Amino acid sequence: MPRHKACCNTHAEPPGRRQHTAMCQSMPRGLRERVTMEVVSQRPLGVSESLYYFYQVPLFTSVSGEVHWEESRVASSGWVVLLFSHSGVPDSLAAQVPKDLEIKVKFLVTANDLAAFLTNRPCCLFLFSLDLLPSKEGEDLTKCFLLRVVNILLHYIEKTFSDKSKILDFHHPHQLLEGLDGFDLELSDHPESLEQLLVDCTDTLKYGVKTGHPRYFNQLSSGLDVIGLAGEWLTATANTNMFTYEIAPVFTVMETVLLKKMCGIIGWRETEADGIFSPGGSISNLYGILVARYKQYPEIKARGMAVLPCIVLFVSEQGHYSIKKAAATLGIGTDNVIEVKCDERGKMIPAELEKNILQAKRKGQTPFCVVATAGSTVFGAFDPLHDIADICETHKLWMHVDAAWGGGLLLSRKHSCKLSGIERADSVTWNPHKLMGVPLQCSAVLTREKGLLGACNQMQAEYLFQPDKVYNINFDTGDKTIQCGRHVDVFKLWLMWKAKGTYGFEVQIDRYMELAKYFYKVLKKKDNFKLVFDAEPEFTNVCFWYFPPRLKHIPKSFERDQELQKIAPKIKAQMIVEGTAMLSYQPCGDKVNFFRMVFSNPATRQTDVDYLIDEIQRLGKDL
Ligand code: ABU
Repeated sequence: MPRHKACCNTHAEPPGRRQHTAMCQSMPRGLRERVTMEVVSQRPLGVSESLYYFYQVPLFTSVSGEVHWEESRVASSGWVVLLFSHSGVPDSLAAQVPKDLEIKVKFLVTANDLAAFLTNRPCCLFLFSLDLLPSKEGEDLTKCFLLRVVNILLHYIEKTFSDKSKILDFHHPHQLLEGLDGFDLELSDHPESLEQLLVDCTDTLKYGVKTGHPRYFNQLSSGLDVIGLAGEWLTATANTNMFTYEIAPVFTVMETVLLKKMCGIIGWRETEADGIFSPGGSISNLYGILVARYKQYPEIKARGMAVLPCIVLFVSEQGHYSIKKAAATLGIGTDNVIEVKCDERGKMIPAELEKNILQAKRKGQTPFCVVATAGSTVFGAFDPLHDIADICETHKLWMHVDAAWGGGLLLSRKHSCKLSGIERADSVTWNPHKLMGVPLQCSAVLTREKGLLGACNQMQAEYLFQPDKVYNINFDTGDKTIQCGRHVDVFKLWLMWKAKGTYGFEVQIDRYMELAKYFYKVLKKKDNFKLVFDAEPEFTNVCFWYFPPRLKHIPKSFERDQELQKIAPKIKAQMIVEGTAMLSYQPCGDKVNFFRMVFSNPATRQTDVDYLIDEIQRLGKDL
């Protein structure tokens, strides 16, 4: 604990009712009503100066878990300090305060005395955000506060990586809304103390989900990369906006470096290609469709959909639902998204695509775009990109590849062939926050033709994008987007790339592929598990059913499936309640609820995979 130097507010005033109220409000809930605060002062004091400190006697030495409440005297000054609280342990501790104990705080210090008192002691600060920088002399307190925040985060990070920790401490939404153990989500008119904010930070993490836990398999984005995390912290500290070079000189140039790198990996001529980082794969897909339409119909920008024929686009039935969202958002309409049939592995059937295009034309519709999927959400399927590119060329259609999930596989020399043909796409969505493990969020849309994004979206707002700036305004990339303000998503990716090198990503991704193969092989040998596709996984998705003993020998029928449908949700519900693991499930077409295992978490080991299988059996055997 650094030596704390209390700061004086310029708006000093004698401690009075308002101050007293604020102090009480800053106390752990549940104690407020029982505390009498006596303010002793010979002179007017500022909020920061008249600090009430609650210093905890060795709470954790209490073997029984009881807290020993006592009074203590700060020898040098003779002040009486009542020792009764501990940062981060609010109402639960309050409940342990003996009922008959009269709680009196009679403690007032000046800045110097306080600093002496606090030296080398952990303390609970009854201070407020106004006491932090930019408050005058707020440096030390700011440092102290942020260090404590970092400590909270470090504690959480350590727990995240431990397979002894629970993944989550599940509560229902109404419980969170009602408030838990002093964790109150309601917002008040009065400021809360820094101490309370620290408790709130702890509780926010406590009731959240540890997505970096080795047994968290729930989403395509999982894991917690420490370098990426550092990148995110730095980004938040810089707190700037990506629209102009002027205010984000390093980040805008970094973005061009990354986009060039990614375009090069796709196989495009780096100098020609273009792109932008966007808020997630759905928006990147929307960009793909937006530029596809603009390329074909530039008049859309000024004149709108009224001047266009009935345009239609194609995506596989396993494609992401964001394509329909984009069609709805862009005024194309979800009815004009034609779903193309897939084979049993979930890959688009090229002959079906061709058939659908011809059918649409016969009906008087105007095809303009095909969205291929490289790594479908549920099955991890890769559409045959060369075949689709051939069809797009024949019919002069824009080819967008949704590689939000599968894009990372391009970094694996062993597995990148699964995306062969992506280089023929006109635009690509690629989310580094999925397979590459970059902290959320980090998604790019890339276009083979330079300048299209700008032409399609720019509005040349004069207050931002002045043409007569001192630097090369090509780096004012913000006008390429449909947004104005844009979060800096590039730094954490850039920093991770620096830390790992391209080969580091490759090793990580290849390991996920090995884990998927291992998982598949283990499941294949177990007679109470059944794979949705009985073939080696093409990606890290492995889809399967668990059959409890009572259903194991019943032949497939409507009634059996009705029962099987309930198994995965029940197992998952129990997993969540116990906090032991998390993975997702879904029905798909005629397939009733099945689990989707997916590997994208660097913390996961083979032992975690074995654990998951045992856990599913433990929770499911009596269902
Ligand atoms: N397509 C968004 C991610 C879905 C998933 O994590 O399962």
